This record gives sequence, structure tokens and C-alpha cells, in this order.
Amino acid sequence: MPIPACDVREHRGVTRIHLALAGLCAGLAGLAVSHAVTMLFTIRATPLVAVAEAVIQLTPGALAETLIQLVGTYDKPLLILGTTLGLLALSAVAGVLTRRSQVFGILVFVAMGVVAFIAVWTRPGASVYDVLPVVVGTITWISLLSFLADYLRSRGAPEHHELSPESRRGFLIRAGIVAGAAVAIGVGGQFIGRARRGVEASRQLLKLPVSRGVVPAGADLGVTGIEPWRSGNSGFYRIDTALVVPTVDPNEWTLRIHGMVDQEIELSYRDLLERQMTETWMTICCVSNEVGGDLIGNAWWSGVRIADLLEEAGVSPEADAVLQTSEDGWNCGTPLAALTDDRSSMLALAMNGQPLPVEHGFPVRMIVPGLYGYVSATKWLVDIEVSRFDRFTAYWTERGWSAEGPVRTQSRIDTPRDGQNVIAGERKIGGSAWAQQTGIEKVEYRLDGSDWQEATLGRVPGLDTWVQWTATVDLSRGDHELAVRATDSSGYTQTSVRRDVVPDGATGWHSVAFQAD
Ligand SMILES: Nc1nc2c(c(=O)[nH]1)N[C@H]1C(S)=C(S)[C@@H](COP(=O)(O)O)O[C@H]1N2
Ligand SMILES: [Mo]
Repeated sequence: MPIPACDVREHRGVTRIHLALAGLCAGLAGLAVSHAVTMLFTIRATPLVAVAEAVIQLTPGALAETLIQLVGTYDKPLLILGTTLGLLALSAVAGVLTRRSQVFGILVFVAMGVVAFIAVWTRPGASVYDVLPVVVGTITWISLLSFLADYLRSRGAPEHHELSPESRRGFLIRAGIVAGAAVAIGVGGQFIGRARRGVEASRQLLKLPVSRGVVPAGADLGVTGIEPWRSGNSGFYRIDTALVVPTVDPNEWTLRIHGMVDQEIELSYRDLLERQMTETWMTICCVSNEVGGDLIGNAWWSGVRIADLLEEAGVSPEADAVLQTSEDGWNCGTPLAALTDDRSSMLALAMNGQPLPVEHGFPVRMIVPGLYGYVSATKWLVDIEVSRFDRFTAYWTERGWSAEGPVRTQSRIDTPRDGQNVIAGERKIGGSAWAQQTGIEKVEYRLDGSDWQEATLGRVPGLDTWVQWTATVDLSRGDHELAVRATDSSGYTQTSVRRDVVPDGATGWHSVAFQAD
């Protein structure tokens, strides 16, 4: 049907509105997704807030003051609202620009992404982590804009300046789905964020009867390049299956101890606090730690001995295992003996003197010296069932990992690093070794295939922590290879046989190749 000349402009207007709507929906969805990612990973600020903050910083002081006087305490919400509206307006423009070519629209979103990236990246202390929401949000913008604009294009717009009623309906349904999903994701993110902030607030308020622990003299050798003997809470390795960190309010937390016991016990957080606190240094590690890997950390832990609680409950002589379950349903089976013998297995409440960080199991987790985390270190612990290994399987044993997971004797080179270029001449080398519950007897290193030499060891407070080792070597110019092996107090020396982490932990010597100039 020929289009009368006078109608063209009107139809063009209609298409423009559709394209603007496409941009708007994509814009909304990108904001929602970046918001949800921010909440999910508890990143400091959403890109939107980071941009708003940058606006504050870039506004001349006098102007900012006038504005703030004008709007009073509404300044922040208004700024966020203004930034949001600005972004959405630009999104609509991006949509309209796809009329010429999709690239124009995409460029607008890329430019917005770059601005947000800079706003986030230039914040003091920003990490790669912090820009994740910007990146995911920008990708969302671009893909949804392409998705909606492609649809319009496939229906003959904008070239023909006209959409059939079916196409219009099809477009509105698609745009509606995008907008609806955006709202759902945004609300979901807000929900997660609020729960997280609530728990974080109660965590901050806690004053626990615990100490921070003093690193024993001689434990940290202070050699540059060796990972500190005490692992800080924020840098502590983290392994779990939780996509969203469980947020457990300590005031609502309870732990049930049941199963093959004479008497069930139910404990509140307050009940635990009224008990005798045990404090100790302990190194925990992951079965998935490759030879030379960093899925290991050492901290000063405070909590309640689990052996005492199990004794109160009265464990059946038939039982040989304990099934632990976390708030989010993850579970693991622990050999009963490891929880009742004299090692310091505990329900930990604090880590390096602080209430457990939420990522590390707040309010209460289990830690057991000498066992890998996957069979012992349940975070967000809510249930303990005394049982038998032949009566259950648990999360990781169902996936091919062995039922019992005693930590293997291991050692690691921290300095020099693999592939590093170092200065020829005398230099300190070193790293850590561990054999929780057994203890490290000696650590040996071998430079360029010559004889094994004994390293100097740090002093440690017990069997359950890693031990630092160091030595001074004289390096000639050229390529070098350094290997390490530990011998534990049972007399066992690490095997050179390289085995993968599945099903019960890696074996083999760690070695590094490096160059001295
Ligand atoms: N609830 C829960 N607890 C868990 C896990 C998990 O996935 N969920 N992973 C375990 C594993 S495999 C390890 S190695 C340790 C790691 O503890 P961290 O994250 O505090 O270092 O937690 C253990 N506790
Ligand atoms: Mo693990």
C-alpha cells in the first residue's frame, strides 16, 4: 500500500517512540541487573550510586551548597533520582539513534558504561570486583537494545516507518517482558541487599568475649614474599556453594543437636555466648587446593568446644559420624572421633577477634583441625545430627569426593614465584608447610636438582597451624628450578607423585621455575 506523503512524519514518530521505548526498557534492565549484581556480591555501591557520587565530587562546592540548601536533606535521594532519570533519558536516546544504525545506539550505552566504569574505578580502594556490576549492566544494555531493535527492524521498521498492529503488539509484549524482568530483578536485588545489610548491622553491634590473638614470636619469619602467618579476615580464602550468602540473624539462630544421642540439645546464640570460650590458632584448607595453591588460611578462632556439647547430648556408642547442615541446605559428614577427641574442634563464633564475617559462616560455623573443609567446616551451621557413615551421603561425597577427608601433609613455595625474574646473588626463599594434627618436622628444598637442603622453620604454637620455612640461597645468573617437600612428625615425607585434588586432596611437590639476572 502506498503511504501518503503527509502520513510519513506521523509514522516516523510512532517508530521513534517504539525505538525510544526499546532503549528505555534496555536501560532499565541494565540498571536493575547491575543493582542486583551489586547486592548479590555485596559490592560497596551500585554503578548508579558511584556515578551520583562522582557528580557530587565534580560539582563546584559553592553550587553544591546552594543546591543542598535548596533541597535540604532530600539532596541524596534527589541526586540518585536525577541520575536515574538522566540515564533513562540517555537510554531512550540510544534507542532512537538505532534508527540510523544499531551501532549508534550501542555507542551511547558503551559511553555510559565507560563513565560508570571510571566513576567506580577511581574510588579509593576499588578492586576488579567492584566493576563487575558495570560490566554486567553494560552487557545487558547492549544485548537487550539489540534484541528489541532487531525485532523492530525485522518487522520493517524503521525503514518503512510503519508497524503493523501485530508487530506493534509483538514489540510491546517483548518490551513489557524486558521491563517486567527488570523490575523483578531490581526488587529481588533490593531484597537481598536489605537482608544482608540487616545482618551486617547486627554483626557490627556484637561485642563478643573474645580476643584478637597475638601472633606467637617467631611464627611469622617476616620474609618478603611469604604469605603472612596470620591470614586477615578480608583476604581469607572463601569456598562455598552459596550464590547468595545466607543471611542469618543471630537473634533467630538456633542449632539443633540430635540423632543418635540420649538427649537432644537446642542452642541459641545467647546460649553459646554463656558457655566457656575456647580460643586457638588453626589453619583450615580446602581439598580442592592444588599443589602450590592458596585455598588455605590461618586464623585465631574463638568458639565453643563441640566435644563438650556432644558429651552433654550423650552420643550412642554405635555412632561414627556427624552430619552437619547449613542454613542453605549444604551438608557434610564428619568422623565423630574428630569432634569428640581432644583436638580443638569448635563451633566458631569469631575469627581473628571479630564476629565471623558473613562470607565465612556468620553467626556460627564448625572448624575441625586436621580435616579438609568439605567434611568439617560447615558455615551458617544450623543442624548437627549424630549418625553413621553408612546411613547418609553428603553434598560432596555424592559428587565423587571421599567420605573422610584428613588433610594431607603439604608444603608450598611463596617466594620466588613461578616465572619471576629475580636479582642474581644471595636471596631469601620460603613459603609454608602444614600437617594439621600431626605437625611439621622438617622442610627441605632442592635448587636445580642438587641435594635436598633443610630449611629454617618458624616457631608455631601447636600442631594445627601452618609453619613458615625459609632459607638463603646464592643464585647464579640464569634459569633456576626450586622444589620443596615437607616431612611431618609421623615421619612421612611428601611423595613426589603428582595426584589431582579429586577424590581426597592433591599430592606431589611444589616447584617453581624462575630466572636470576
Ligand atoms: N554452608 C557451607 N559451608 C561450607 C561450604 C559450603 O559450600 N557451604 N564449603 C566448605 C568448604 S569445601 C571449605 S574448603 C570451607 C571454606 O571455608 P572458608 O570459605 O571460610 O574459607 O567451608 C566449608 N563449609
Ligand atoms: Mo573445600
